[in-house]
Amino acid sequence: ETVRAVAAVDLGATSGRVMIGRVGPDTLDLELVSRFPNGPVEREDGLHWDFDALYAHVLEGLAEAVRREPAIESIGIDSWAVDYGLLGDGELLAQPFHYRDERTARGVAEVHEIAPFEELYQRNGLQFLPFNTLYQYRVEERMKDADTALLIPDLIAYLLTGASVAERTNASTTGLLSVRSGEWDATLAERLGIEPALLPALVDPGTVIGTLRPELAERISKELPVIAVGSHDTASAVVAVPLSSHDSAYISCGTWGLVGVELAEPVLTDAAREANFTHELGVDGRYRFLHNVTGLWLLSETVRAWEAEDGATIDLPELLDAAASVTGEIALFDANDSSLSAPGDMPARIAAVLDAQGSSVPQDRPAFARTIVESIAAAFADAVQTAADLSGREVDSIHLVGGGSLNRLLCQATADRAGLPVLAGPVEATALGNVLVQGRARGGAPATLEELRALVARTHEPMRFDPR
Ligand code: LFR
Repeated sequence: ETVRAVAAVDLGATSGRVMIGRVGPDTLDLELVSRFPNGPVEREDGLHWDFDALYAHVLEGLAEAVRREPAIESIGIDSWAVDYGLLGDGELLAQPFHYRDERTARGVAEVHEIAPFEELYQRNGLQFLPFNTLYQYRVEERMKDADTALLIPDLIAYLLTGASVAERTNASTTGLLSVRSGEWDATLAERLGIEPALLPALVDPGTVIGTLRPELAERISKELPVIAVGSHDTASAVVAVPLSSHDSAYISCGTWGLVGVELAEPVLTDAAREANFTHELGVDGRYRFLHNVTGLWLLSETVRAWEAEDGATIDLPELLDAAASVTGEIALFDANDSSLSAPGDMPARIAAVLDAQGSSVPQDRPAFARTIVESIAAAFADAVQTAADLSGREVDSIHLVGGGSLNRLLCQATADRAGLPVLAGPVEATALGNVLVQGRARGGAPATLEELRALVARTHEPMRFDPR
């Protein structure tokens, strides 16, 4: 058996990691090389990412990966979607904004004035999320100084290789890609005052973007190609969902819970628009027909606030165990309430939502955590049902992948509320999808998505939660 080794860079909104992936006809595994924190940084002009720090961690991780596994053949990068960096004469003009920054509200109003949401939906197929890149570009003051706009994984690929491209799955989250053709919608960009020349050439997952710049090849001790993967983390995660049947739904659960089904054709109906279901492009031309549910963000922000209050860290598994033993009635709130999307003071804001609807606020932490987890599960079950209704699929099971698959309380609650079995794992679906697409490009993994998923199923058996 020929096993190939690749490096996967996977950046999430709360942490990033560099991994070594090994893939062969009967092999698929990951070795964690480094993990580093990520999160919003408050600056005078709003919420940003500390991109310089992230990039430094990426370089260190890659160097360490090659030290541990000299056979590494390529690098693939994925991250959260929608955010970008601007280049002027090859230099990054500023630290990228964080999508949770509130400046986007003005962008939404201005864009919808020019192109109403109903029209946008027909053009780009995206659910309304106030931070979709087109709204951000509309209010980006540095746009006039820029010659190139790159989404985060493309920006890292540029810094590594010198080549600027737009990987298609992530480009589909900008709102500037035509949902039907998968090409830039230059007409829309121009109407919104966005110079189409800023948008780089599109490439599909599997394309070689470029080779490490000489000084980096020296630092990393190997001249490696950077290969485009499904650079939107959710696109990579969906590649590695071990879909057991055509009628399975998936939930990719980390900071967000992305809930939906994979389709071959878009469903651009009024009902889909009203339910706020998106058509993000997947690997191999599939559509990720899904809805964003605010996921573990609610729990991680709550825990962060409690930790600040205590001046001590909280043991999450212990908290969840205690939450699982809470009895009696459990108050639910709308996980997607817009007041819960900014960072900070989450327990108070959830309490305000419960209060406003006349529900009593759980008094101790386990009960509070239980309310959060059950509310997320209720939103998941609801979105699965909507995905089924809108797509006409008889959904018979739910694959839950990502960090949330380790949360047994959440998996069981989702199964109970949906009345469907939940198949949990793999926890590192995103990195696995990244590795699989690189492995395939190098000739070391099977050709079709179905075969890639069968390999995931053989090597990472999911854990089953039956509805009670
Ligand atoms: C998940 C994700 C979602 C996207 C959100 C913001 O990490 O990429 O798919 O809607 O983050 O980019």
